[in-house]
Amino acid sequence: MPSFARAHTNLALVKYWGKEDEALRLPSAPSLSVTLDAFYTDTRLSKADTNEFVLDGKKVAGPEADRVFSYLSRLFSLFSLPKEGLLVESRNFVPKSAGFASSASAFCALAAAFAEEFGLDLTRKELSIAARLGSGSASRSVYGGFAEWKEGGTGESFAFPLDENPSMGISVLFLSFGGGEKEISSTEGMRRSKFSPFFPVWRQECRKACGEAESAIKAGDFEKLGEVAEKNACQMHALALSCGFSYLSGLSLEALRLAQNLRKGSVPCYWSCDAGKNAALLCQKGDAGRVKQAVREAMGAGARLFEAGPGKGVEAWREV
Ligand code: 2P0
Repeated sequence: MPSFARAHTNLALVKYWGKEDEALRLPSAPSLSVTLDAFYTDTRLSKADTNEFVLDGKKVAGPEADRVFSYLSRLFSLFSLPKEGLLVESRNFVPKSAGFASSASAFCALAAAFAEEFGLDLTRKELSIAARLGSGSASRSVYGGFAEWKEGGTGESFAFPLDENPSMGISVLFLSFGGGEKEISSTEGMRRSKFSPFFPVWRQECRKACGEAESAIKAGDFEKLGEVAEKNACQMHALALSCGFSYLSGLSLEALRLAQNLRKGSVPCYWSCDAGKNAALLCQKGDAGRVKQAVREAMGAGARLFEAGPGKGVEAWREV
């Protein structure tokens, strides 16, 4: 009987950037994210004679399919199950063509569908560990709202929920600037960043940022959370630059200035940016209209806008 799972993507407010162990995806520092309601992956998993991966209705072969099946093979070993052929049918409700990464939602949904299909009855902690092995950020998508993933020296590294139903009315506006694929993958960018003389400082700063973000979430202090997120994103990009590469474009930096100008005009708005040039602006729900208007005035057709709020944790079920 096929199994289904739906997992949402997340935006890191404190970024995962650096691994202690690549194969186990053990992070060098803690990270903290907000799960997003607007972007998700649906995955249907069923037993089959041969492995097949169908993404958005099209059969996929090559490195993308290889990554899926080597991950599934790892799950069979992890749970001491005999290997079987699997048909994986996924649909990404993530605007990938706009430059958004879907690995968090994709691997979280895959882990949850696998657990469902093989009746594993995992706790969310165990599911987070399994999802992490597919992609680090997937460990956080197990939970709704705010989640944290602590660094860990062992294979037991997992994320946990901080506030699954935030009362903080937060909006995340994504600005997509178009253009092609990034030249340096996250994996490669993380590898290079470990050679930065600032890497030890980055780890310390992430630990500090997670503590501050936890307190801000508890206190419902949006402005403090935004400050922590913007500073951490700037530090991640500074770390990359210190190694001679950057994901940022002029438009990414224009979005940073826009957030800072909005704050001067008393609209609390904060910038973030992942391993790509597209930017995210965080604001309170009631200010989203003003922020969108400011983006349109400053960037016109140069930026496509996507809006999200806090989303739910992963859900899985079996076809009856
Ligand atoms: C994050 N990123 O915390 C950070 C911020 C990008 C910038 O997680 O190698 O695809 O599969 O464990 O999860 C992107 O890296 O990395 C990422 P892998 P992943 O969201």
